[in-house]
Amino acid sequence: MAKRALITGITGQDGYHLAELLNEKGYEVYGIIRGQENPKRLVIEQEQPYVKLIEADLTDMTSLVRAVKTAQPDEVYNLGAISNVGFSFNNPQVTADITGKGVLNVLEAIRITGGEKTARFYQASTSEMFGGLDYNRPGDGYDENSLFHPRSPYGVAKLYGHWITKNYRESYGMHASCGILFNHEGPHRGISFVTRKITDAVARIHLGKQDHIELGNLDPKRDWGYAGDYVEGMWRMLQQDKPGDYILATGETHTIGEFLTLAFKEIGIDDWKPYVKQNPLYMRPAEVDILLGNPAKAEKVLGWKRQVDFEGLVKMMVKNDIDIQSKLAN
Ligand code: NAP
Ligand code: F7E
Repeated sequence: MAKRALITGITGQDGYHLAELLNEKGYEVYGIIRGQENPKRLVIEQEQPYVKLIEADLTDMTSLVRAVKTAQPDEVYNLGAISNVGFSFNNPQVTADITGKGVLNVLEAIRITGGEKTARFYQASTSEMFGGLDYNRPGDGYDENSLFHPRSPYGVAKLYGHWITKNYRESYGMHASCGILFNHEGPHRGISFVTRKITDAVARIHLGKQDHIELGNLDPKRDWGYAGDYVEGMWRMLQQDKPGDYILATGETHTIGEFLTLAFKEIGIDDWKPYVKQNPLYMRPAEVDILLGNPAKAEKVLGWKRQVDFEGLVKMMVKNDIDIQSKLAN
């Protein structure tokens, strides 16, 4: 019989890639969609018709109980969240409710319906829990034992989600795992995140639709990988006999300036500086200056390794946005 998976955050970047992967592996895929007029419903119905959509919300326990009862999942992937760090500073309470307490709601919905011994659980933890400060930053990158010091309402909410997942593992014997994922991007990345914002603007500049891009702090460094690689790691975590926590990262870190250089190079521009303006609107009250992950445990235990490198990622994203913008009217 086909395995059944329930994904929260099906309309997000990772939800897209994970649904595709699980469908290829023969799973019956259920996805939670929120809101009464979610425009992404149509996109999923057209592009991923194999997904069975269930209307529910991470802040509504009754809807989650109904979702678990309907899907009767062997595996639950909790990807749903307010995931934009900048947005979380302006909306800290809804971030706590969805990104933090939403995790508890899903875990409880599984328990209430008797699924704690049958359903395996994945929590989307994040490198934002580390914070990138001098005192807790190992030279060879953060690993599963590094100290946490979140620097945003998002990071704090995710830390709650991380620990409540570990608590349910220890208290109720749940097969509950946390993937501590560093930044991962791709053509399905939301347009408000810096990589996609850049590749979208580069495509528009190339086609004469825009003449510059406004960004915030250009100094931070990130460990950027490809989302398609990372959902494979999530799945592998739930195939282990025992639950655990794993870092997924590339082991490389790059500045936003390096990303800009490669992206503009794709359209034949060597010096991006005349095309970039800084706007304080996009600065954050507290910044994570540098993130670098050490994926040694995932490579050894899960046999996971990223396939797409930094240059390949930037090329893929610029090409995708040029294709999209070329088909659109001005
Ligand atoms: P994303 O594109 O922002 O997707 C977030 C998803 O959460 C969307 O489907 C959104 O639905 C859903 N959602 C938001 N509020 C909800 C609610 N109240 N009830 C139900 N669903 C709700 O994020 P992503 O990049 O795919 O990331 C997936 C997960 O991994 C997130 O938890 C994120 O925090 C975490 N993570 C991401 C990265 C990364 O670099 N991408 C790294 C580490 C961890 P709508 O479409 O309706 O808004
Ligand atoms: O910012 C700087 C910004 O929003 C990256 C989420 O998926 O990864 C993501 O969080 C850096 C920051 O991603 C702009 O200040 C400059 O230093 O693309 P981002 P993020 O904050 O790293 C982690 C791992 C997650 O878990 C999150 O869910 O870029 N930056 N100028 C800008 N950032 C944005 N968004 N927009 C700008 O204009």
